[in-house]
Amino acid sequence: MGGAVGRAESVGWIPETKIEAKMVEALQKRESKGCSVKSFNTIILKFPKIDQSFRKCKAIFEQFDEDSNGVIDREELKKSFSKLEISFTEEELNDLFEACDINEDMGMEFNEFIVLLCLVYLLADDPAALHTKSRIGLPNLESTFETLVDAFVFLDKNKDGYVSKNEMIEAINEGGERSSGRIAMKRFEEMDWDQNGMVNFKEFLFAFTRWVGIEDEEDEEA
Ligand SMILES: [Ca+2]
Ligand SMILES: [Ca+2]
Ligand SMILES: [Ca+2]
Repeated sequence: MGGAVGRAESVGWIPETKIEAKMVEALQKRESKGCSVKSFNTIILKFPKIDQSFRKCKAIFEQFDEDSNGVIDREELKKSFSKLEISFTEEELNDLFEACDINEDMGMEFNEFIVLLCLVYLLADDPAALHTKSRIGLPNLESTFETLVDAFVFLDKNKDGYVSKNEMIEAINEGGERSSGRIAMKRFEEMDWDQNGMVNFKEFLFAFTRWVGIEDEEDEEA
């Protein structure tokens, strides 16, 4: 149930769901460590690399999709998580599933799956796992996920776990481009698909899957 009921007020943005609250908490924790991104352009320069690594995700997706029907259902996801030794509770898993199933067909399509994995990566950041090299058993992908988290941290200037229009404008201005205002608005609108004036990490990730072009076989009848 992803109704757009959050409200932007001086108090801050209020998470709409439990999973979103967890996301915000994990982001803020990550934000306290700083970020290595210096401009929005450096993020754009990474698009091809991100695209490549998303494409590698396809193999994982196919592995998870045991009956090869093109979507990962709850059971398939549950099984795969236990194989990867990702220890999420049943409730967390269900919440994640619902949060990422944006077309509400009870299955994870490829782009939804990428977003889901990245959220798992973010949420799996617990201190107990610090000594292990890999957080979710997918070391190749994790550096890409870290890049995405880092990009979001760069955009979220006031560190409240959301990106506002002004933050987007500020971030793009730092690159010192002439048309930066317009670009910022366009990027922002692409991200804020529920048009509530605020971009959460999940929306940001979905926008990314579109920007780097993983959906180009379907959708986009431009
Ligand atoms: Ca399936
Ligand atoms: Ca779906
Ligand atoms: Ca913010």
